[in-house]
Amino acid sequence: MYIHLSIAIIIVLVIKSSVNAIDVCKLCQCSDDLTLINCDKKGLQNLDNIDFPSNVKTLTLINNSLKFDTINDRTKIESLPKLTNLILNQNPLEIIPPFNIRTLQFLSLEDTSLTSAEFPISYNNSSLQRISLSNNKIHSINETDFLVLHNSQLTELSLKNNQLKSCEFLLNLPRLYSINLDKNQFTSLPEQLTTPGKIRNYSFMHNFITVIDETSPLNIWLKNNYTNMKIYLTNNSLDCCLSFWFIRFLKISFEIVGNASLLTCTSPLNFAGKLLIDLNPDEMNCHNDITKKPRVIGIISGFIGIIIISIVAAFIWNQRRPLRSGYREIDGIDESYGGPAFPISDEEIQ
Ligand SMILES: *[C@@H]1O[C@H](CO)[C@@H](O)[C@H](O)[C@H]1NC(C)=O
Ligand SMILES: *[C@@H]1O[C@H](CO)[C@@H](O)[C@H](O)[C@H]1NC(C)=O
Ligand SMILES: *[C@@H]1O[C@H](CO)[C@@H](O)[C@H](O)[C@H]1NC(C)=O
Ligand SMILES: *[C@@H]1O[C@H](CO)[C@@H](O)[C@H](O)[C@H]1NC(C)=O
Ligand SMILES: *[C@@H]1O[C@H](CO)[C@@H](O)[C@H](O)[C@H]1NC(C)=O
Ligand SMILES: *[C@@H]1O[C@H](CO)[C@@H](O)[C@H](O)[C@H]1NC(C)=O
Ligand SMILES: *[C@@H]1O[C@H](CO)[C@@H](O)[C@H](O)[C@H]1NC(C)=O
Ligand SMILES: CC(=O)N[C@H]1CO[C@H](CO)[C@@H](O)[C@@H]1O
Repeated sequence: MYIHLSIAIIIVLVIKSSVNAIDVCKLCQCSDDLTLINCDKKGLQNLDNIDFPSNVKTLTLINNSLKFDTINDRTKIESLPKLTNLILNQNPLEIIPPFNIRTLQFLSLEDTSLTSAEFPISYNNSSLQRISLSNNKIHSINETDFLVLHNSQLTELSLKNNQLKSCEFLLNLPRLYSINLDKNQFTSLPEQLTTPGKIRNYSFMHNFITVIDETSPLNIWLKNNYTNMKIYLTNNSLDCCLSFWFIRFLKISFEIVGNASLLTCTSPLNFAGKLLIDLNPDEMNCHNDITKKPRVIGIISGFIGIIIISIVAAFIWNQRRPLRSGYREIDGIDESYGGPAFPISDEEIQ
């Protein structure tokens, strides 16, 4: 009786596990040699009922509900001896899962609700070469967050579309070749660019960089003849009157700036939308530069306006008759409006 029951249980277990092994490629898409498996959009909340074939080199589990907060789920991944590329985009991870996968070269954690880029100690001996943490909510990165990858072969890192304002961590990634910081919140080129290590490719598109002048790291590149660098800067908010130096730099170091011919000014108003390469700093009229002291000018003209209005109002009140000349004076204030505005066109900026 007991023997029959245990035999039955064993048979059930054997069938169940073999059914599972077959199931993966019924549920997911597998390449013929089982090196590539796509289990995207399967509504997976855990990997309890899934066993991946040990051949798999590239595993994608995009757009599921996986968190990898259990040892069981992590073990399913860590026990794959050939796993090289792991793509977990669009899962609610919230933190970088503490995987220990020696063979892994590419890890993609895009759109996984990360607020931190802290790599757990389990990555100490990793072989990671490329990491993408794009489309997350990372506000800041502690210098030590990537320290565990110091000895890795990491050459390419993307932090596109986060909320970063600084990048001290770059100094802890001595083999990095390419860093993507597009769509973050940089307001100037960070000083870490002056000691570039092995980095040759910087991307700072779609940030809020306003001024690039002789204090910028690009001047150090120029002085040290770093000609094999590339930096992408399109779609920032450049003030061309405060960036004379950069406009001159472009003329002598055009090839260093990626898509340099697409760079446009955002301010001041009379240069908005103009291409930097079309400007000649010696001929630019920046005297009426309303961006230099906008607050002071605003406050002063506000003051003058209030005084004039008060005088006019008092005058009208006293005279008890409308005075058209009073209104003309108010019109006069409008002359601070800075000439024809060039509308910023999205296509041009692209
Ligand atoms: C996952 O896919 C569904 C459609 O199947 C989509 O509506 C949803 O936005 C996707 N999730 C993420 C995080 O992109
Ligand atoms: C990394 O490797 C060293 C020696 O090779 C070992 O002592 C250490 O435990 C490993 N660390 C991890 C997190 O696997
Ligand atoms: C990390 O790995 C190095 C060797 O690669 C080893 O010397 C060190 O002890 C490891 N640290 C930890 C905390 O595992
Ligand atoms: C960075 O991390 C270290 C060690 O965990 C901590 O002492 C330091 O205060 C952190 N720095 C910032 C700016 O959060
Ligand atoms: C350098 O960065 C640009 C912009 O992000 C990217 O298109 C290009 O592929 C990168 N090149 C290398 C060699 O990584
Ligand atoms: C940079 O190159 C110029 C001319 O090619 C040379 O005169 C100058 O000494 C170089 N500077 C450095 C720091 O190598
Ligand atoms: C450079 O401009 C071309 C179009 O002119 C565009 O296809 C490409 O994506 C741009 N590259 C970067 C890195 O902005
Ligand atoms: C500052 C700036 O030029 N921003 C533009 C960047 O590009 C997007 C479209 O891709 C525009 O919407 C922004 O206005």
